[in-house]
Amino acid sequence: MTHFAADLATTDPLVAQALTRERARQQEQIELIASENIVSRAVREVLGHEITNKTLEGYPGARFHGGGINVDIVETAAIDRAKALFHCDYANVQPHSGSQANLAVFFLLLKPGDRVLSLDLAAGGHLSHGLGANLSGRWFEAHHYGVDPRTEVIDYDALEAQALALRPKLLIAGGSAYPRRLDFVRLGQIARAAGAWLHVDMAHIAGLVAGGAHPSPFPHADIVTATTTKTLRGPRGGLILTNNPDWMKRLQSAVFPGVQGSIHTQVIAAKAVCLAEAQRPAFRTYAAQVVANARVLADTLAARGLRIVTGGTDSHLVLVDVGSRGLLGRQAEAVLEAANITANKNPIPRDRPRPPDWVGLRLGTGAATTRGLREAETAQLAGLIADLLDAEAQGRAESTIPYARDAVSALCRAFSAG
Ligand code: DSN
Repeated sequence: MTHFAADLATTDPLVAQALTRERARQQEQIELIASENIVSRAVREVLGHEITNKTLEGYPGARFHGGGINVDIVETAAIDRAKALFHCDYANVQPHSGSQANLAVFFLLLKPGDRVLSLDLAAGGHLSHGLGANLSGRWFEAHHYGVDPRTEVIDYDALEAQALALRPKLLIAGGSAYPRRLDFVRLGQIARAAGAWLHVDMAHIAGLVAGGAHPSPFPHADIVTATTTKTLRGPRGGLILTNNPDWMKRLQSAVFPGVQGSIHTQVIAAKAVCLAEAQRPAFRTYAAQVVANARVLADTLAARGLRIVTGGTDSHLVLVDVGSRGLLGRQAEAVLEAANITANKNPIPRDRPRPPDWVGLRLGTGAATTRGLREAETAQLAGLIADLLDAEAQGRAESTIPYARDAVSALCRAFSAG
């Protein structure tokens, strides 16, 4: 009886207390980590549902276990909603994460030793796109393109020359810290000229694409991966999308049994819910506000003399060169956290390789916009960030943190996190 009746606080006080503190932390801190968001009550409800008990392998209508009738309904809904939202013909909603989705794409399209060309990590790429420490960098011959050293924006002419010389099998676009609009038309042209498939990893911008605040990778990309976690405002997990009818069956096999086993049933159900939420008109308003807030954040910080990588943003993401204040990214992260603003250190183009030496600070507006912050509050927040960074650089952070923390508390009280 205890197994079913006892609550978490009784059975596991350690975890219960950590969860209670985490809920309070999320209420009391302004979240500016660009890969985070705040999911709806409906998404949370699904994630805690008994559907988590169900084990299934395979796909709707063709499972390796019985009892999948209800999961088939939600997985089919998630597939249909993903296709409708992103205007594509095929969707696989099973990847446990964005990295797993990318791995399945490699399993589908590449053989060990094949050549891939992806955005350099310090220029905003992602570790699952061929970083040496990742399986993708060990099993494939990974090359990277950078950004124009002057503008810090992708130099598509240079990329084209590199792609034509290397002739990779896969050209990968996207990443986790590139603030500017991706030119999918040009990327598609470059891929075709080089004889490569174009794989767009739109993990960070999936919500912006869904909400019409960033161009869609379709029809230019051959295959697209995404997470439902970030600007898409859903559960932790991945998606794979394509229009290629020849790949659909092989793509299914690449995910299962290629790189994964049984599905995370509760996450797939939550994906279905967030994909429906993203189809509503309110989501378009949200996506536009995310970008508007990011622009205000970048402009306000720039007006306070902080150097913004690429000079601004077209997305949810602002990359600040805190080296322009004589700071390291980790110092900036720490002083913001002391005032209840959460962000992360990040490399910037041509940064040093060791994380403790990075001079970038990555900020994103997805979660704060979900709370309801608009331009005025974002400008106020940016002012607090600049005050904190100035104070840290001048060795007087201790006297600035209390005032900034009070101002953040007032914002948090005015804009609930759920
Ligand atoms: N790639 C990591 C990030 O962007 O923060 C996790 O999604």
